[in-house]
Order: sequence, then C-alpha cells, then structure tokens
Amino acid sequence: MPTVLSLTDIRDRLNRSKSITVLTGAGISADSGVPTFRGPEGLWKNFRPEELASPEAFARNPKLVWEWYDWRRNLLSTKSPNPAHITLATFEKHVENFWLITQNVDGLHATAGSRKLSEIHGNIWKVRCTACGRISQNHDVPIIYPPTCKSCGGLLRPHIVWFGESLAPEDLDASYTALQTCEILLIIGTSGVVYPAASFAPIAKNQGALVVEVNLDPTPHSSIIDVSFQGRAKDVVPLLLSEG
Ligand code: BJW
Ligand code: ZN
Repeated sequence: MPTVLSLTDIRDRLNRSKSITVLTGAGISADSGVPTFRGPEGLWKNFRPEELASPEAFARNPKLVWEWYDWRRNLLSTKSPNPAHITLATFEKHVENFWLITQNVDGLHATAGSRKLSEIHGNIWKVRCTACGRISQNHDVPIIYPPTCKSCGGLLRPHIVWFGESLAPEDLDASYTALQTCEILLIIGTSGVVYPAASFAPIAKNQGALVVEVNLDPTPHSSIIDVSFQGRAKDVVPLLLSEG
C-alpha cells in the first residue's frame, strides 16, 4: 500500500528539509492576473507560438513580435506578486539549500524578493542586442520601435528563450545541480509539456527526491508525482510553506 501523505505531513517535511528545489510555471502567476499559455484562456488560444515565439518569427517580422511583447509588458506593468510568490521568497531564507527554477518570464519572483532563482526562459524586462549580444534591463512601456542597442545601434530583441533556442548554460547547470541534490521537488502551476523543464520531475524522482505538485488540474507528470494538491497556487503554497 502506498503511504498517503496529507497536507500537514508535507508541510512538516518541507519545514524540516535542508534541500528543496521548486519549479514554477505560468499557473503561479495566473493568480496575479497574468494569462497562462495553454488552456481555454491561454495566450496560445489567440496567438500561434511559431508566429511570435521563435527566432524565425522575429527574423521575418520583428515589429509584429515586438508589438506582442509590448502588449504583454503593458499588461504585466499592472500586475504584482501574489501570496504564492511572496511565500516562496520568504521561505528561501529558512532552507539551507534552496533553489527556485522558474519558466516564467514575468519577473514576479524577483519582484517578490526571490534571489536563489534561475529564470530559465529569460525575462520580459530584459533586452538583448541581436548584433553584439549585450543584455540590459528595459522597462519602457510602450517600447519605442525599433529599440536599438546603446553600445552598437543594433536591433534589440526580448531576452527570452524562444522555441528551438537553447537555454543559458549557467541556468541549466544551476537547475540540474538543484534537481540532482534536492530532497524535495515542489512543482507549481506548470503543464509540464515544454522541454527541457518537462524532464525535471523525472530527474529529481530518479535520484530519490519526494516530488510534490500544486496545480488546478492533473498534468502529464501526475503519474510520477508522490503527492498532488489540486487548487490555486495562491491558496495552497502559503498553506504548504507555513510553519506548523
Ligand atoms: C494553475 C493555476 C493556478 C493555471 N494555480 N495552477 C524534446 C522533445 C520534444 C520537443 C522538444 C524536446 N526538446 C526541445 C524540444 C522543443 C521545444 C519543446 O519543448 N516543445 C514542446 C512544446 C514539445 N523546446 C524548446 O525549443 C526549448 N529549447 C530547447 O530545448 O533547446 C534545445 C533544443 C532545441 C531544438 C530541438 C531540440 C533541443 C526552448 C523552450 C522555450 C519555451 N518558451 C516559452 C515561450 C516563451 C515566449 C514568451 O513567454 O514570451 O515559454 S513556451 C511557453 O511554455 C513559455 C512557458 O514558460 C512554457 C511552459 O508553460 P507553462 O508555464 O507550463 O504554462 P501552461 O500555460 O502550459 O500551463 C499552466 C499550468 O498552470 C496548467 O497546468 C494549469 O492547470 C495551471 N494553473 N492556473 C495553480 N491558479
Ligand atoms: Zn549591440
């Protein structure tokens, strides 16, 4: 018979553990009013990923791609971290080895105060020069098109990992180390279909970590998850990470 673990059991394990890795996706920011990608209200319902989130799309029509990011930056400029982001930012201070891996580009974890953080798909408030590669912060809303590099005048692009592009080696290294060494992997609000993040749960599970998921719905990972909590991140995460 498998052991049935309650929310209180998991809360106690999370509070005692010396090594915790967290993987988040769009669902954690949905509670701040940020649209997710998939599902009935998701961004991909109205926009085709290959026309907007690929290097080919940007090469074909940079203005269209920038218009889409401008729209999203405008929306995000009105959003704030919710109790799930804030609880994670506080929690990292109490755990010896903590690492937060986020697929989100909205920057809300950093705004909430998270510092032990890899933004593996980039950050919508950063831009990168297509000519010299310089990365810089850019909070212009709206963006003045075409945005150009202060160093060389080259065209800037969003500093975001698009389909078919590699993730930054330093983010991958930090993520794999965290996954291979954690006692608990907590996965919050991701559909688990985009690689390489889709392979993170099996990596942690195979080295013996307890894998816990918080999501509104079942996901492809649910079969290898040890414990699944169905609910909104903003409600469940503070309960899980509170002291008993
Ligand atoms: C709630 C909630 C609430 C809602 N509370 N929960 C191996 C096999 C097959 C394909 C590939 C492979 N390796 C690489 C690929 C290709 C590709 C890929 O994975 N494609 C798949 C779609 C099949 N991957 C790549 O190209 C990656 N690069 C790479 O691997 O480089 C090496 C390589 C290249 C080429 C070939 C082979 C190797 C890069 C991927 C970058 C993806 N970037 C995006 C778009 C960025 C654009 C932007 O934001 O501007 O990042 S895709 C999009 O999906 C975005 C997200 O970060 C990502 C994940 O989405 P997420 O977070 O899971 O959101 P949703 O909407 O899917 O789910 C939300 C969840 O929340 C749901 O489960 C809800 O139920 C839940 N939820 N409200 C709790 N309140
Ligand atoms: Zn430049």
